[in-house]
Amino acid sequence: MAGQSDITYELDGAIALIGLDRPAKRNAINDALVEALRRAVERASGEAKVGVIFGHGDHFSAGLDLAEHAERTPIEGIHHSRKWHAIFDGIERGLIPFLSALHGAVVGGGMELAAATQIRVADEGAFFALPEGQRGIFVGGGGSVRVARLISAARMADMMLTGRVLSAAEAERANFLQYVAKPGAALDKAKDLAARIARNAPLSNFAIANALPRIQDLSHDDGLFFESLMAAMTQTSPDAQARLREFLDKRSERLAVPGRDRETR
Ligand code: 1HE
Repeated sequence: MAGQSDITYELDGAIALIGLDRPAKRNAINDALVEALRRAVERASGEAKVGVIFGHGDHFSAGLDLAEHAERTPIEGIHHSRKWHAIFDGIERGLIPFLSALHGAVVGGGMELAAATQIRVADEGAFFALPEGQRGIFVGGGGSVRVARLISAARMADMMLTGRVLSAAEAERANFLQYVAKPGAALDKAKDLAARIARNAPLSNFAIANALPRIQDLSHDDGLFFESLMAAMTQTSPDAQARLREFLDKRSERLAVPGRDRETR
């Protein structure tokens, strides 16, 4: 385990495990942590096929470090927010896909960080909140774009205005989570999913992570055009040719049919 300040980093085969490691402060995200996260994401993108972001201790993250934030001038606040945007964009639209394994508090900037990952898996007991209204601030880590798209602007406004806290079951129904795991099982579930993702063609993983969010920003016509380019590019790669041949020769792994094969959740 090669530790960096406030972040742990471990390469487990093709999977980079990135742990938020400020448990005494509930993994509140200060400048040092976000900078260490940037380095970890960059390293993972160079040597892993997929990354999993999780929190050490009892919580994923209590969000922005409020002690540090209290000291910022307006222009420093803009630079701070733009730095988070750049790092979280590197997670959402980087070279490899990322998952987040969530437990305990997933609050404010912690929820924004999770929203930047492609797949969110949470323990049953995890809880989700955006107490920005109560704190007199606004989201600054991309939440008004990413979280609002996932759960809708109406739900996000409710959480920010009233301080409503969602359970994992509610967050799954609200479209924030793709998976809810038994207590303590989210990280293992995320690693299991990551291992499957690592077996995909890297170019497909890249296309899925990068093209999908961008296509959501395009018009219908431009989206379809972009899709055709991605489809042609991936399908003509040597990796795709080999995998399609494997399927036709009945040498590839079959899809798990619900009710007949292994559990899909
Ligand atoms: C912190 C932070 C923090 C804890 N910044 N220090 N985020 C929030 O508004 C969430 C604030 N935190 C909480 O509501 C609670 O800490 C938790 C529900 C997450 C956890 O409760 P608990 O009882 O386990 O811990 P605690 O006793 O409240 O906190 C333990 C220590 O962590 C304590 O420090 P200590 O030195 O007194 O031991 C807390 O001060 C510290 N701590 N959370 C700084 N957030 C890019 S914009 C994003 C905008 C936002 O993220 S707004 C949401 C901010």
